[in-house]
Amino acid sequence: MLKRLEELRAEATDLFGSASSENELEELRVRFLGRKSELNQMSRGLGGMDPSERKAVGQAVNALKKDLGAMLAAAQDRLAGGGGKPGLDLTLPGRRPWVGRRHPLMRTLARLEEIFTLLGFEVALGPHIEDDFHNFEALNIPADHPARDMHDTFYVEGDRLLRTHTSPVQIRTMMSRKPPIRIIAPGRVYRNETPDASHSAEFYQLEGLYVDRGVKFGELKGVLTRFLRELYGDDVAVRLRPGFFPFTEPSAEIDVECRVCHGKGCSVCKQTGWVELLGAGMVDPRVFRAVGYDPDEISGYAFGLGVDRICMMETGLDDIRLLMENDLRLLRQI
Ligand code: FA5
Repeated sequence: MLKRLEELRAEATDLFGSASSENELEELRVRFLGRKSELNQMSRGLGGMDPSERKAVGQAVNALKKDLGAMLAAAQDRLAGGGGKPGLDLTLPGRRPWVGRRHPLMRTLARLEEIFTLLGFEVALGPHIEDDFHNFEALNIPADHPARDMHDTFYVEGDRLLRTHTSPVQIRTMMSRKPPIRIIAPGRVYRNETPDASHSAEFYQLEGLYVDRGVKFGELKGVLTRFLRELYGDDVAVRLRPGFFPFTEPSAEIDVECRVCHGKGCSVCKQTGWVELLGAGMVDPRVFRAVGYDPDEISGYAFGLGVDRICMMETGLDDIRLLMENDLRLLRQI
């Protein structure tokens, strides 16, 4: 029997070594390793064998089964053209692992924080669920102001609402600290508005507040111009337009030349060549009174900028909604 096993081994080595198709291999597998194969029958016959022979034959049968398995695998591998495992094609280009990184909005926020920190501002944070007092009342936004309307604000319950801007952080900071205060407050804000290419119902703002004795409008202009030059370079075109905010007087809107179309007009700048980035102004005396400061002694400036719009111009995206959709195919290209 041992002799027959050696014959089978020699035969199989030859045939597996020269097999030239998958079909041929399958036939060899059935013939040498299948249920009705000679080897399997020998294996089943072991029980009726003389115990003195059984051990040696059993070991030889098992060793041949193992070797036939290896011959089959090697032949499959050879036919697949690979070097290691069956079906492995070493000529295919490698797959690059994806490395995680910050969301573009978070990268923009970090850059803005970096610039303002260098300009002497510290970071302050506030809650996303605010109350009427901090979001509106203390900021001199009267009860009949349209911003308070359900059409513009998401109310949670009672006078609780999702903050519509980062300005309530001004109030919280002034009520808990004494001047001088020089803070920025970055964070997400929410407005009940119909989204379009440059308006989102959920976006990021960065608030700034500087309060001390004798602060002047020229300082506001100076710090924001410095900031925009740090961000876009010394040749950036900036314009200040008169504006209105209930919590600042005088107020200004600050625009920069659109970085996507360089002033030619596109969907980001609504064909005007300019993008409104900031609202700003001198803190209104009524706001100082609401937080317990004396407006005859203290003055200050505040500003609020739209982070998403800055991010859009940096990335060249022409629709603000893409920033919140988190489509990985797009984010990987930025
Ligand atoms: C405000 O929210 C004021 N709180 C800003 C401010 C702070 C003024 C301190 C004065 C002093 P406004 O609604 O204009 O202002 O928004 C400020 C900026 O947020 C805008 O210039 C714009 O860049 C961005 N922004 C406003 N609405 C949206 C929106 N729906 N989607 C994306 N960005 C927006």
